[in-house]
Amino acid sequence: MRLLKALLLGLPLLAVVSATAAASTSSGNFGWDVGITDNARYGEWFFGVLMWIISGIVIFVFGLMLYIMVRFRESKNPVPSKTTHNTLIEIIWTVVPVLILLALVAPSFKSLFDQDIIPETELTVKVKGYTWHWQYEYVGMEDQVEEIISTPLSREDAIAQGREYLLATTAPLVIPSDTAIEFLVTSDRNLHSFSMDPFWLKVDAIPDRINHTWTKVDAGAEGTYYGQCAELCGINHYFMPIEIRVVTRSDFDKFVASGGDLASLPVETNDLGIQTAALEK
Ligand SMILES: [Cu+2]
Repeated sequence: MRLLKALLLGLPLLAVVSATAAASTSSGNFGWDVGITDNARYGEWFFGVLMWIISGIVIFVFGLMLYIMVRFRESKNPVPSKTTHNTLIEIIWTVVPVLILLALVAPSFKSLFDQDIIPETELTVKVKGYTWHWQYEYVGMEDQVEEIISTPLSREDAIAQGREYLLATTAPLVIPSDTAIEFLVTSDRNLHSFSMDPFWLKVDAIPDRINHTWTKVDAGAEGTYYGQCAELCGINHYFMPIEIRVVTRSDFDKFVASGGDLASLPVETNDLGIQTAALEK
């Protein structure tokens, strides 16, 4: 029954540490950026929940070990107990983890299905990984807008333009906000991964195969967002960032009407990629 006592002692300790941790992270989401899609917000919420559970388990187990090491040290406990089984405790430490895992199944599958099941979309973009750059095409609009070849700016150009080297590209993919967009993702020669953290989106780009995913960026979240190829695809793997410019529907229509002219877009004021390049000057 000493172990039961230890369990009971561990729980208040867990509560105190959790409360302290909660107070130290203002948003409670462990510093993750606030997402700009429904899927991102759900994923971040679930990530936060998992972190609390994981932290709780770690603290509880270490607390228990510490208690046992002190309480049953040789000098205090010269004649060790010969107990080898305790049915009640064995049932508890089998059933409780099973219950925790069962509770995590539903949100985890919801997050997967939300990304995998593509709703009715209004725009389809073909994304193709090359060694080493990305190419984008608006499906069904090939006559109006040419394919976008998106290569990173050279170091000199990035610094000259006050933009972030290895994030900023020669031409971003332009997409409208508040619009469900399907991405058809493939690759030219080798494995890449189309990965956009702010959208909670990541899908492998595989030669001769087409993977699907989708996104819908919040209205009001217009701006320039960055991702990077998330597959170790070769020597210039670092040289294929993903730059996506999110604009309003009407700006997107103007962009299409102009034949894909970036100059038709309003001046970008929400570009995180302007910061460190400016500092490097
Ligand atoms: Cu790649």
